[in-house]
Amino acid sequence: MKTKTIRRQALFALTGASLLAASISVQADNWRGWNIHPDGYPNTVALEAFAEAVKEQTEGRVNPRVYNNAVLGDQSDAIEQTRNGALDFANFNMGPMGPIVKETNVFSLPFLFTDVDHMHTVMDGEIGQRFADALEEKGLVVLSWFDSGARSIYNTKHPINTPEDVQGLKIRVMNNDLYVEMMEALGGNATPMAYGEVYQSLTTGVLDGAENNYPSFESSNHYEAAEYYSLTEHLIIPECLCVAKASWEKLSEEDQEIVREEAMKASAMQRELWVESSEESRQIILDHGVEINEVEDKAAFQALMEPMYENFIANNPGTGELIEEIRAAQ
Ligand code: BDP
Repeated sequence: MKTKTIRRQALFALTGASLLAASISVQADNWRGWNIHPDGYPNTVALEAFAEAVKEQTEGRVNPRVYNNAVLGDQSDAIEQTRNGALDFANFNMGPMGPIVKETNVFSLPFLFTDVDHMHTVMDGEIGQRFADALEEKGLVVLSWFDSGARSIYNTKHPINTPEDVQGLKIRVMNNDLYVEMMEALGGNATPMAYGEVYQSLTTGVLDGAENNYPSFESSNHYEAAEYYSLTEHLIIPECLCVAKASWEKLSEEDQEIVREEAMKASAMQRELWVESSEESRQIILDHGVEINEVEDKAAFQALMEPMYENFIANNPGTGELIEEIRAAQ
């Protein structure tokens, strides 16, 4: 008899505890975060640290979880899903953002920034804020800006030293028409394709090459298929850590402040890790036998981009001044 009562009390206590847990989890914002990169990639490490810190600092009111390797969809889909609040936060590249937030297309103009430091100066200042405002109008609240180095062309055929070497190569580009224009200006055949499909296309010869920074060339294993990496450094594209506007507006001011602060810390961490990771990836690629070459005459590549700039400025009023402002912000 006695045992039974104790058991019943225990059962009651358990039910009470799980009811309490259920009501807490109803109140908590369980945030789903999209990430294209694998475990250990600088962006992944920074996003995971962000998620952890936000949960801790908000005492569980916001509970973010990062889903790696684009398991929640490819980047263009994920941008839409975050805009409409189906996903809560993400790290996006401004390349595939262009077709959705037109203002960000300017970052897909080759050789816009002279180097990564120039990109950071622009993004961390007043000009960067203007882009954050444009993204917010489309449903994405930018919390901080990440690094993504400089993108260079790699391929399975031969080193690229001059634009003539690009002639006829089938090169994968990210989903944005500007990259098709860019590749065609160089004489290559551009193939827009989701990131996750590139590895197989390289190994089966559907593609001759693609273009990316050191950490992505390495972590995607593309270097196993493409043995020539030529440092064209034609694109330096900022990335954001952003939150769905719908998720953001549900937060109290206090929690917004916490989330923003943690995102700034994540950005500092990502940028630091980026430098180390680029060097590590370079070493892995070299050890594997990939031939890396500097491109001496980048001016030859740049000259071929002039019509692209002219078209862009003609089709997007006001961007001529913006480009000048960006170039002057050194
Ligand atoms: C990586 C970017 C990622 C892009 C990917 C790509 O970080 O956002 O989706 O390149 O080439 O460097 O698709």
